[in-house]
Amino acid sequence: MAEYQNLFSRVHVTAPPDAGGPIDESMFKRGKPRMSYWLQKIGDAQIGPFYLGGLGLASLICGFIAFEIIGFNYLAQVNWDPLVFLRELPWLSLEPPKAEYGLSIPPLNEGGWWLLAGFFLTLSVMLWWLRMYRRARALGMGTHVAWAFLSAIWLFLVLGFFRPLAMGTWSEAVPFGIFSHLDWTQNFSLRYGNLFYNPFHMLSIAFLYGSALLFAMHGGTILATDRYGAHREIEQIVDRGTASERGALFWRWTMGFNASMESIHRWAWWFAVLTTLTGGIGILLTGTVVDNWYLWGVEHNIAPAY
Ligand code: 07D
Ligand code: 07D
Repeated sequence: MAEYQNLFSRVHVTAPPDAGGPIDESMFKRGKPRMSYWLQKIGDAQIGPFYLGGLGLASLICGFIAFEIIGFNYLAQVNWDPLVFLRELPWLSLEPPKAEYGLSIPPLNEGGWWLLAGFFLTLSVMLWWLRMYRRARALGMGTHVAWAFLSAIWLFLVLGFFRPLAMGTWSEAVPFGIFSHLDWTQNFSLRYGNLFYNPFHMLSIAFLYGSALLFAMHGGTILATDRYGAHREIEQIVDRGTASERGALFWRWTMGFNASMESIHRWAWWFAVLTTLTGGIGILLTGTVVDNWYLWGVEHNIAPAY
């Protein structure tokens, strides 16, 4: 039972660190795990062993370089005053090059830093993806998490790389800034005639909302059957007990149908993956195939012609 303490447990049991299942020790030298009192309150108390590896290290270095380029550009914008930097942080921004530079390499202060930061950020994200894929393989797992992550990376690359390439200018890409990227998002919608009429934006929203709904239903079902052992996954596999049966029956009673123990995770995976997959398609079509989504909507009888 000590393994299954969770958010709502009042009892904290400290057990010796769990080294995990047997693995090829030549592949990874296990470090010594530590226990944390506070982590135990929100999950497992154990910290580590953490696998860094070559890809992880390379990814962190690239991410750090991107982060530094962005940070130092912000600092330069506030005359190197750390207090103003902190106060203005949400409004500071590193902008992409102006349209006249097209896809060429601009001077550092006119978008060159943006290009460099984007290069290292992309490298960092791709290396992290590779690391995730390789760690899953090394543990004999499927690679579902990596493919889901790739769907998010697809939207990220469409926003900052594929679509600007297709439009022939880096100026189309998203700036690096907290509020500036919100302004970009709003302007993008206005410039292309209201993104609400983009059917792929509609799909993306349906999957986003659907993800939240499914997550709430699944999380709610498991918590509600916790008292019958729903969170004890191993026991549920060899001896399903009454938890999953009750959960399934609850959904049949309330909506006539229930997902299976396996399929609920496929529902969740597909809804999450399709959010960014359809989203990326919608963004890639904007300005390349469709210039004005409102007029497109009028043409296809989904928007009123005022
Ligand atoms: C909770 C996992 C943890 C991740 C967190 C984000 C950074 C950025 C860098 C200052 C759920 C860490 C933040 C690394 C710091 C610099 C240079 C994930 C969780 C906590 N957005 N967006 C946010 C990014 C786009 C939009 C917040 C990234 C598109 C709207 C945060 C990207 C469009 C709103 C953020 C990206 C768009 C936000 C919270 C990349 C259309 C908000 C994110 C790389 C999709 C919300 C002030 C969060 C907000 C928000 C990060 C892309 C729209 C700063 C890294 C261009 C409408 N976005 N975003 O919790 O409060 O995600 O903004 O593509 O309202 Mg965004
Ligand atoms: C951004 C995937 C990339 C992120 C990666 C993470 C790091 C940091 C560090 C952890 C989020 C990299 C991370 C580098 C790591 C740490 C510390 C995923 C990202 C790889 N919209 N809209 C969507 C709604 C409007 C607009 C999607 C709703 C207006 C634009 C989503 C509304 C306008 C774009 C969605 C609404 C507008 C979107 C995003 C309501 C003007 C996009 C899905 C109710 C504001 C994006 C097709 C997502 C898209 C997008 C929802 C309104 C503009 C479903 C609910 C009309 C320009 N909108 N939107 O998962 O795909 O993003 O569009 O009004 O580009 Mg929208």
